[in-house]
Amino acid sequence: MTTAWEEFYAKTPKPSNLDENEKLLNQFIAFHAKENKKVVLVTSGGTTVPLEHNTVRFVDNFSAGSRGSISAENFLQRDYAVIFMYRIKSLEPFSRHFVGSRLLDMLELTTTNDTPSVSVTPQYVNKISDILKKYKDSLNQNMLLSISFTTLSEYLWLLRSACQALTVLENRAMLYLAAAVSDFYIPSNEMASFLPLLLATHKIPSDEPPSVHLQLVPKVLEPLVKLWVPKAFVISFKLETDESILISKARGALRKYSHSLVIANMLQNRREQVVIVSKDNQETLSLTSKQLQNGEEIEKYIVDYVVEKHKDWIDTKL
Ligand code: 9Z3
Repeated sequence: MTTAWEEFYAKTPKPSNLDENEKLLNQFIAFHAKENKKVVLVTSGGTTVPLEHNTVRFVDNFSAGSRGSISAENFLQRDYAVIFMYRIKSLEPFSRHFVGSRLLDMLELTTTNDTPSVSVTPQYVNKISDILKKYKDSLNQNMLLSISFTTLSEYLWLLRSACQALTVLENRAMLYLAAAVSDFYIPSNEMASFLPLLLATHKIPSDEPPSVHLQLVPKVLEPLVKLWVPKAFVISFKLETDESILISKARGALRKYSHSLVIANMLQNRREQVVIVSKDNQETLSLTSKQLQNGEEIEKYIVDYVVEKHKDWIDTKL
């Protein structure tokens, strides 16, 4: 019998740039396998579910990409090579520091003998040079590979390819699945080319609102842990808005998929508190209001914690 996830991949066309991304993934991972480095796959941002093939309308999952992009910077700091798999236009490591800043206000233009030159406004030099150095170092040392997705199906195809590429690293691979992934989708063969066509084919009068039939997204964490990267250290995230069910949901996921950790967070206070749940423990990490005011980011503490757990876990496998 075929499983729901097998059916999903059988019925959903693969993205046109998947082969190209697989090549990048294999090259990056082969490079770090030779260097004996640890590699983390960080997923970040929300997936979209298109309502029609020639997409004008879609359903989106909320995520700014802060958790993923800040964590990616912290993993680099801890000497992990990072595959940053992110939703296009969500926050990215390093450039995130300038989102909301006016780029043109940070630059100065001077013209000498009709030759223009552009420089950084003095008040921004320290901030930009500091971040620019870290960014350039990570690229020059081949420590950061960024690959992007938009739709749920792009995400699921890319995730499977990334996992398959990571298997060579065995337990030196970590998965940090922070992306906000849709629970529902419309199968490709049920999507119309354009919604008005859907109305016509279903003989719905055009002044009536269309009803869209959504299906459950297969839970790929199951094959991911059991088949795709069985030796990797896998961390998933659980997002809730009701605190009373947060930990039981996280524990439920851990029981069901038997992976390493679940990081449970509430939408409302995700920037200041998370609970890291493992099979026989749970640890709350939180920032005080003073730390928040000082611009501290909880991801530093999350990454420090999971890096130590990954190290202990590798030691138990020796
Ligand atoms: C998270 O819970 C992330 O921490 C956030 C980060 C999406 C809240 P931001 O990008 O937010 O900093 O704005 N991600 C996982 C959410 C998710 O889709 N979990 C699913 C679930 O809870 C699948 S494991 O069932």
